[in-house]
Amino acid sequence: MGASQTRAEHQYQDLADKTGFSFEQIKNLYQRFQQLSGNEETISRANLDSIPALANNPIRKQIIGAFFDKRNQHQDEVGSCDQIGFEQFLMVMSHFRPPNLRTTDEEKEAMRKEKLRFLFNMHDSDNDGTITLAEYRKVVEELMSKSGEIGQETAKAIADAAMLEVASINVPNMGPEEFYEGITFEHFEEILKGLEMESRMHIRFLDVDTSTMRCGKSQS
Ligand SMILES: [Ca+2]
Repeated sequence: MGASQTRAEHQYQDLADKTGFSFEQIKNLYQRFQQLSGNEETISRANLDSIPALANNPIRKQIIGAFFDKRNQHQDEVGSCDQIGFEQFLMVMSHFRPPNLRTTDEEKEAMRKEKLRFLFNMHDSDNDGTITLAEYRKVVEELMSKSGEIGQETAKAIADAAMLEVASINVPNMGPEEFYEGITFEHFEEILKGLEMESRMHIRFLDVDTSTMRCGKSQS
């Protein structure tokens, strides 16, 4: 046991420091990682694509993309990768970490901001710091594509109307000749100010038992 157990503990401590997960949570997520990867070192898009719970999610593509988006892996890098290892997987998953009883208000605020940034990145596909109408349309189109009879034109109209509303809220005195360049992160925060993130962003889609995540107890 001795040496190898200590090494594993060091690794866990390092991951716990980086992600805020408890050892128990890391252990659970490692089991899930192994399951998803088929006991390989890394996970590919195809691995995530086969998750049944994600099959009918209208923004499946965006969710999967987010896992391979380097912006979500806290590495100060941009672009996407083809495969992610366990540490990267944990980094992405840490965006869904629920607060516990010891979480301070300040930490909760920081967690909320990270979640918002995660959602923002999901829309801002070219990472220029602005969600343009074209980027927003793409997401709405995909959302709508699941409900058959709503065509592309309708999706466009919905996106345009929503964007116009956002523009009028954020730039109230915009003249008709002015062009709204898109939603910045600050606008995005403002728009979602009243939204309770905990109930909206959870990890059910990965089949991870959130009650286990919350209290950090194993089921055995
Ligand atoms: Ca953009």
